[in-house]
Amino acid sequence: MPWNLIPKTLNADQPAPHLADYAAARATFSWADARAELAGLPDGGLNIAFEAVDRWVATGQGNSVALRWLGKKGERRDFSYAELARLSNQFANSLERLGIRPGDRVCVLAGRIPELYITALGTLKAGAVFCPLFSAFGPEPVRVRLANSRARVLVTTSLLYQRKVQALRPVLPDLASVLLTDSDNDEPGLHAFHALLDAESDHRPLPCTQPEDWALLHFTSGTTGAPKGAIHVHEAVVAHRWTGRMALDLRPGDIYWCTADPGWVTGVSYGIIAPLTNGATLVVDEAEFDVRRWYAILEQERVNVWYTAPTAIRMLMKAGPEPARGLDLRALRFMASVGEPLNPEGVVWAVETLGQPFHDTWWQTETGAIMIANYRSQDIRPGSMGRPLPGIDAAIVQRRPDGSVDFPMPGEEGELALRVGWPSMFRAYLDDEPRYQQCFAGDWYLTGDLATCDADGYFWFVGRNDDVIKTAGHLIGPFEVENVLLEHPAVAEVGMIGKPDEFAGQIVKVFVSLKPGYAPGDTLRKELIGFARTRLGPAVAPRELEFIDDLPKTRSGKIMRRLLRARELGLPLGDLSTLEGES
Ligand code: 6R9
Repeated sequence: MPWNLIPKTLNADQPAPHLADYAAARATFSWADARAELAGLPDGGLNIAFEAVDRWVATGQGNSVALRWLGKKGERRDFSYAELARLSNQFANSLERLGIRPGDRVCVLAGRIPELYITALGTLKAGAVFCPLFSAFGPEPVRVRLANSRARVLVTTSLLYQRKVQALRPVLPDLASVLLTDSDNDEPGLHAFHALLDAESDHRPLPCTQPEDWALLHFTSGTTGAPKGAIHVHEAVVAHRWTGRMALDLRPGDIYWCTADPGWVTGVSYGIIAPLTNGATLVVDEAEFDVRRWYAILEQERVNVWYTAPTAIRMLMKAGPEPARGLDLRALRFMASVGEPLNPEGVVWAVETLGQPFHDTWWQTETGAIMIANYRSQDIRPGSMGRPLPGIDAAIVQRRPDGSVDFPMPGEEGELALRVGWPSMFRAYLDDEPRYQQCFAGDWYLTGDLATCDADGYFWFVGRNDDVIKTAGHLIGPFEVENVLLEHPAVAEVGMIGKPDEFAGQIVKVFVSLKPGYAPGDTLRKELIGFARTRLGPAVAPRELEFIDDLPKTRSGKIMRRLLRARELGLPLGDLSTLEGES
């Protein structure tokens, strides 16, 4: 099969794609029209959770399945839209009883359990801000995010509480209430989630949020400083729903599976909001990746639309064709991928093994929703992220020293930029307006990704223009990792890089120089990796650690991770005289 083009696979027995004619859709689209398709609230109000669940109850579809939960131990539980509406009402009422006011932050630290989804929806109904924390984070990333969000409420499990939060309570004065999903005991500051909800009415007046009220807080990493808290508002739901329709081809009644964890943006925008606002049934698998389990879910649940990530695709490829043999995937209409570059091999492999290609999509925490995609109605250029959605203007730009931007010739590399004005654009970095402003040049939001655009308008990912890395689809910043290692008495300096990895895309690798009196060796290496793992958690901690006498630095003392990367890859180190002069 030629790798330069994968023809679209449209079966006659499947419904026609929502986005049939790309050029026409771009020409006629307006965000106002997309907005008009939502139910909305009196007096111009808008609420993500109302659009996700209550509107379906109001139009008589309350009995259809909103959430199908598959537990680790083989449990299976369906929640109808009406049930989710009632449970999220009870949660919102509980928040009010706990004194939570609109704008207060409610965090969740949990695996993919039903309570997480109830928390997300109930928080939004109460007008509070939902902030998910990845359950595989260690105590340090949890502390930083709870502290910086000034969370008032945390929903978690007893085990995660004991391991990661309990000891932090004295340094988290804002955290008034912790709700445990699996406990019956109430003590000051610690509540039993279910008992609390059971004591509340499952009715509520309509939410009173306005479109620009804060709704979601997602922490994301940059090269320097603490993680940035990207704020999204209720208006974002316009983009969640629209992109779910156009890029993922979602429709009411679909069985839809998004494999992303809600600890990250994909697991919220497309693991909760997009499917529910499109009236689909959301499949949630509590278990971790497992080849046979995943194929069984696709087949047995008769998944129609599947949204996953390149790391998982590479793991499926590694398992070979045998586990996929004989699978009945006739229900599967559309497969898409996000989060890391999707290798052309993965697209071709999927056609050969699963009978249809993966469609790459590109977006970020800051964009809130898919911006660039390969569409069901279009042939695929494997390796390309696709073309901008109707309503999205993307361009390749080069920053000028004065802060403005240039538009290079077609095909030339530059930074991927998006014209401001789409509904799910982040509205702030929490408490960091200067950093927010740095992301913009005039009308353009600068993404920090390097890319090219070909003559037909397809975008091709090149890399990032900072030192943040993606490992198994998770965005990791060097600051958090290096900072923790610097707390160890033996460590003088640390530099983190992403080391290419066949499956995870990249793994976290650190270079460490030691303080006088410490000698490199295997025991110390293991100790340092263990030290980092205990504090950061397995998802963030370095997998490899190399001792080095001196870390390359600029004259102003900044560690040059670029040189560490070049050294790791055996690449030429470039013109050191200019690099040394960087500040
Ligand atoms: C949704 C999400 C964003 C960064 C982004 C880019 C990388 C995302 C990609 C991709 C190549 C794709 N990225 N999609 N790289 N091809 N299709 O992943 O958000 O965690 O904020 O990460 O991920 O570097 O800037 P987030």
